[in-house]
Amino acid sequence: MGVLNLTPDSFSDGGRFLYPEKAVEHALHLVREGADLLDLGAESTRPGAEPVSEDEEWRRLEPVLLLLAGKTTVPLSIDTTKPKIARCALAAGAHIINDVSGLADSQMADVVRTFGAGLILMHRRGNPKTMQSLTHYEDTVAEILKELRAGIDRALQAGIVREQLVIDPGLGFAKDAGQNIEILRELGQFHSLGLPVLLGPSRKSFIGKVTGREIGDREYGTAAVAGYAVTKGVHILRVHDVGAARDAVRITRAIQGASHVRSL
Ligand code: HH2
Repeated sequence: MGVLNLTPDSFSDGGRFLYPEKAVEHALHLVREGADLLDLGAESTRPGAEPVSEDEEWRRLEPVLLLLAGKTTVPLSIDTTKPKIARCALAAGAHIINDVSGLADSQMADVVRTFGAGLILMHRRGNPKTMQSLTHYEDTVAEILKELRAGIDRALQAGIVREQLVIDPGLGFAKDAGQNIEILRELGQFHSLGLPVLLGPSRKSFIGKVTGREIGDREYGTAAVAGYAVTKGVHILRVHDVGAARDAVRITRAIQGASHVRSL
């Protein structure tokens, strides 16, 4: 899954794709590099990010979504926590909602059910302003699993079916560097939820902590996580640098002896 941020303030690429034509060009580049999915975000989720109004989020998203829907057959995911944005985006041709709040707003589940869309349920505590003060866990992985299970239950109770769901442990969302590493070490446990697993390691600060590299220089660290994650059975990797991650995935799959690599 290639990341397309349509924001002025995203932590690693804010402001790069504010012109719709540039954004679309970059999206098509990601597809050529091997992206099987695209994730479009118009509100930063980084720690401390300022919230964006519905009008502003849709103003950023709409032109790119409309242009892109006619130019690629790759499924389009929308990184939003707002039901109204999700509804407009699905009506305009998007296929998947990536809700980093894990259905904090119950209306989101109704929108996803109505459209029969895919839903990525990510684990997070709090919001961008509060999440880095919510990193106390007695047992990190067990508590994340429990909270993800609650999100899955909310989705199922709202009439969404399991085939629509993907789960994500939410690297960096209410987790410190050590906890992110622990999640990676214990990735296998997330299969106990019985759903496809998505992971978003791309350029995150725990990679900077381990490698000593600045944000723009973390694609090798990200690719290393991608290769490792494949050995742990992760199904979808959300990354900015698709080519590097794709190579890491292909090499890993070749070593594993898989015959088809595109369908990862
Ligand atoms: N990480 C970010 C945003 N959305 N969605 C999922 N499902 N999983 C993630 O790990 C994830 C996500 C943060 O990355 P980025 O989009 O580059 O930054 P920002 O939120 O500042 O736009």
